[in-house]
Amino acid sequence: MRIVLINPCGDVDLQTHRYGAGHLGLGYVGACLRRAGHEVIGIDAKYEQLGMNDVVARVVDLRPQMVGVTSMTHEICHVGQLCTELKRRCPEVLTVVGGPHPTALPQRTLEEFAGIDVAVHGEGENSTCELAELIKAGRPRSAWRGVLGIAYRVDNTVQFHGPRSLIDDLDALPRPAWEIFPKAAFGRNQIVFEQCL
Ligand code: B12
Repeated sequence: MRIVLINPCGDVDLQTHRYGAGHLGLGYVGACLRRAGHEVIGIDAKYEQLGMNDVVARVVDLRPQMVGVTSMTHEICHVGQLCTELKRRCPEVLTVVGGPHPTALPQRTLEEFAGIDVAVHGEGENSTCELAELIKAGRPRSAWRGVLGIAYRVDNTVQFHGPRSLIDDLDALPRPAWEIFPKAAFGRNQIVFEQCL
């Protein structure tokens, strides 16, 4: 299954920041999805200074089945809008949002942003892989009940079956998939990371 992971860039970031640090959380989620056999493509809108229309155009070209966007609280309105626009252009795409904001407010994220299909609470590696497997297998939403750590809608009501426990064995995780993003965005981070191992 093709999945696009996005580090978003709102107007404020466009005006004031140009990060070259990479996004570790997306790197780990991407690595686990790849290990599970999915095709993962990253868009680092902060690094590439991409506005919403640029990101939407790339996603439309890529035609993924799932899009995963990371979001801190100050980014959530931009991310909500981005997801709405993505669903307008590609109605079949599943929009999944993880990171600090949906971790703090999983249900409310869905109540406030109609374009977001799934909010991931906490560590996203296992929740996202389990969800992707169910979608790939064409399972109905009723089967999502077994996935801890995700909030989603069924008949306009938000479902959340509780958080999952923290990953015990961090050494079992693959190394972050820096390669899903443009090399320049992660080059320095990758070198530092490899030196620490
Ligand atoms: C490193 C860091 C930075 C770095 C890099 C940020 C980055 N790219 O992640 C820099 C220095 C750039 C930074 C900047 C800022 N940061 Co900062 N940062 C952190 C810090 C210390 C660690 C983040 C990290 O790498 N964690 C490890 C990785 C593996 O975890 P993760 O990113 O959370 O990802 C996991 C889950 O969240 C989830 N997940 C994350 N994204 C996604 C996406 C999908 C689709 C899915 C399914 C799951 C998922 O799965 C991942 C793997 O388990 C956290 C504190 C913390 N302990 O988390 C604060 C934190 C994220 N930062 C915070 C803030 C406020 C900021 C700034 C706004 C500060 C400021 N005033 O300028 C800026 C914003 C910059 C910007 N425009 O984006 C807050 C966010 C709070 C909130 N509710 O939004 C935090 C939580 C600190 C705090 N407690 O206040 N930050």
